[in-house]
Amino acid sequence: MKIKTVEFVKSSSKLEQCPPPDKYEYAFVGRSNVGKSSLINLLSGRKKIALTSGNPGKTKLINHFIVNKAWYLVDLPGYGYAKVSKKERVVFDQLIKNYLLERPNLTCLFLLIDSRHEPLGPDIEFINWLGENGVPFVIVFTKIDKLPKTKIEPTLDKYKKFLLTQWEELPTIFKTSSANQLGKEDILTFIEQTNIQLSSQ
Ligand SMILES: Nc1nc2c(ncn2[C@@H]2O[C@H](COP(=O)(O)OP(=O)(O)OP(=O)(O)O)[C@@H](O)[C@H]2O)c(=O)[nH]1
Ligand SMILES: [Mg+2]
Repeated sequence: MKIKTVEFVKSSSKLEQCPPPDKYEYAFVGRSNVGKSSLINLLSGRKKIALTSGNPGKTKLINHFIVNKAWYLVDLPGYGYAKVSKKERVVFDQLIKNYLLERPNLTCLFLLIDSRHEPLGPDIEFINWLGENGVPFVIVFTKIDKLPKTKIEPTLDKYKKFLLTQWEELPTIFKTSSANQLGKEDILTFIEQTNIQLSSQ
């Protein structure tokens, strides 16, 4: 898909503040620092449309971007970030979960996982929560450039095997590197095909 325009729409601290739910919407979620904002920049072809940082906890609100004046990309805060106060973490986690359960136009959620990590408690809990609540999602393994080439497939295979101990089927999986521009076309094609499929129904 060709990206002609990407515009920042607004930041919302509550579901009620989000733009009217009248367009297909793709949201990006995952632990703090996993690379959500960087991936949005990669897909947008704009280096700084979403703010990134080496320090976890950068994105604190629900950020809407509109692509080709037709559909939304949504950058969410990270979950499970240990360094904020417990109270603040609960507020973030509730903001994310409320958004995921109540946003009527959420078309697909991209759950980002750092490809270097073994299955981590917060990610697995989150995946299970998505399943229990029927939130449609795909998995994105990020920061692939940080793994030696020979380790990429064995590491991801191990993760998939683990998921299959809990689930009958694997979700759609993408591999990305915002540093090396990997995975951009695959994700944009997926979004384009999903939009076409839904609008022909
Ligand atoms: N090497 C490498 N670094 C990456 C990649 N993606 C993100 N980073 C780096 O990881 C750090 C965090 O990236 P962000 O995109 O801000 O992460 P985030 O998930 O939005 O983080 P929060 O908003 O804090 O939840 C930054 O220093 C990025 O430059 C990648 O694919 N490869
Ligand atoms: Mg961010």
